[in-house]
Amino acid sequence: MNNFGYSTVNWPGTFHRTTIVSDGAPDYELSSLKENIYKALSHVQPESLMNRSSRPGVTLVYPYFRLKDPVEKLFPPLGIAYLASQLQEKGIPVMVVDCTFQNFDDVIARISEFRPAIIGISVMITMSRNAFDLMRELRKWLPGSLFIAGGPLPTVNPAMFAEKFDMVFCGEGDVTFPCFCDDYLSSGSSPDNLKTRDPVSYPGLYLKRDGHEFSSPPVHNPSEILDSLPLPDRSGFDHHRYQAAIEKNSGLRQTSLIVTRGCPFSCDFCSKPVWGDLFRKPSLVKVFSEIEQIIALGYTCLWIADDCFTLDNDYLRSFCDEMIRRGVPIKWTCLSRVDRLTRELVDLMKRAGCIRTYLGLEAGSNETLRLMNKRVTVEQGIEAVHLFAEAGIGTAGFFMVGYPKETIGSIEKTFALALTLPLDEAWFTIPLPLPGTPLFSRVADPESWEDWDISNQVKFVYPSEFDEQWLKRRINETMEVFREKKRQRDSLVICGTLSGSTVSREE
Ligand code: B12
Ligand code: SF4
Repeated sequence: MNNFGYSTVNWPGTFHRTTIVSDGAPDYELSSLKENIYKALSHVQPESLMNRSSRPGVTLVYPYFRLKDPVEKLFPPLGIAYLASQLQEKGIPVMVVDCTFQNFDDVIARISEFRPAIIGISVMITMSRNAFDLMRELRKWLPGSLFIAGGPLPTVNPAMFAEKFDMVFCGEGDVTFPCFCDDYLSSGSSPDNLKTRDPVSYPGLYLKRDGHEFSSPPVHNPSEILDSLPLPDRSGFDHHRYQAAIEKNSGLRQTSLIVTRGCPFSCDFCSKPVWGDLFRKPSLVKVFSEIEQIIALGYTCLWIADDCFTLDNDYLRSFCDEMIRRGVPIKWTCLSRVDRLTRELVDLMKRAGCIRTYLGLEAGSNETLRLMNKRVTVEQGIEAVHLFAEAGIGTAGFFMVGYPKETIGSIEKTFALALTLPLDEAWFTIPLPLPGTPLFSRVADPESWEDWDISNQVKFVYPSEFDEQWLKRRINETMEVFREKKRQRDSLVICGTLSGSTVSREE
């Protein structure tokens, strides 16, 4: 039997599908969210708040063991950093375990020694096997601990985790998970005391036991709540090794940062499990405090990993103005759609330190872009690349080839497009149907879905009409020509710079 003993726990009533916050909902109600959170907090007794130092704590694990993949990009896992600082703010002892540079046995030994009452494991696609292996082994050493799964994969596939973990949190773990931990630890870390808790108090909580399923929809916290949270705690990571690894690949000590959350678009292949559709932008004062913290750790470049950082022109403009006004000594890169950009804005991004944008160009034909529901055109993509290139900002293009229902002709158009654009990097992938996406519901079988081990490989995980080997060959051929063209462009820039006629790209 699992240590939580669900067979004997009777939750008061069943979970209702609450309407606390739903993506893009116009009738979004902050007050009802607060009400629920306060309700959760109201269980905490003053006595237990005073006894924090003697409490057992929480361990947060990122179960990625470095694979030395040739295109590896390593970034400290921000999800557990956000949760760690919120737990600490509540006075809860926290141990952050980033497995990236560690080995399995050492991780087990460290966590067993800490003897946490709660072990939270953060999981994204490709990591479920590691997460289950860690949980299985840790249960042997820590039979009294509560095991909780969260992160992008449990969010879209909670049932897969709820079978083995004691509980799952879907969506943004902020506020709700720390509140749950506080309540659980304050009540003596006993599963029995949970009987008195109303599960609806913890938005995003998902449980499945003995054929019964309880779920409440994940919360997308509004900007006001995000602004009230402490900065993510990056102190639990081996920054020296992260910096060495990324510097070796890119020449920059770069790290990731999340500024805005959410994206209102619905591209067919895109999974936005955690942030959803609701676009939120935190106060810039907070964003710049986080940037200061990152600079103090020795980083020289930010990767703004937001789903849609350039969506809101006014916010982007204010961010750039503030970068310039403060003279912040850090460069940055970001992901961007190809629409909504103007020359004035792109020039401002350049002056604010932007050195590269990663553009979702995806395809060389408008029919394929329609299949992908990208809501942009090839022409807009071409214009965006030129805008950035002319402003002196490097560009990286993401392309997807072999989309269901596209043709060999349209695939060739995509390869041709990549070769005509002044891109600094080109990335080709084949469609990987992520659970929760429209693409997934069309081509994958949810019943037989298994997590992948692969990342960045040309390997179909569903029966495709396209020949994998052919695609692989065409990608390699295109990349060879791309690299050659890039070499020629670069040498032209160098010659131009030496003869004083061209300004070279600052990077
Ligand atoms: C940075 C990033 C990477 C980085 C590094 C990841 C890292 N160390 O964090 C790199 C480049 C390595 C990467 C690689 C891949 N990535 Co990636 N990545 C991202 C990105 C852009 C940002 C992640 C981030 O920092 N988020 C910010 C933090 C704060 O959010 P979070 O981790 O989700 O945490 C919140 C919640 O999930 C929850 N939570 C998280 N952990 C836990 C734990 C518990 C116990 C609880 C209760 C809650 C909880 O609370 C947190 C705070 O709100 C996301 C997109 C996104 N919008 O998040 C994609 C994303 C996570 N990646 C994704 C994918 C598919 C991949 C690849 C498989 C892609 C590929 N081409 O192969 C590879 C996998 C490689 C691997 N095995 O490492 C998908 C995951 C989909 C899924 N359902 O799992 C995402 C969502 C992007 C997408 N839409 O496709 N990625
Ligand atoms: S691909 Fe980009 S624009 Fe499209 S839904 Fe995903 S995050 Fe939004």
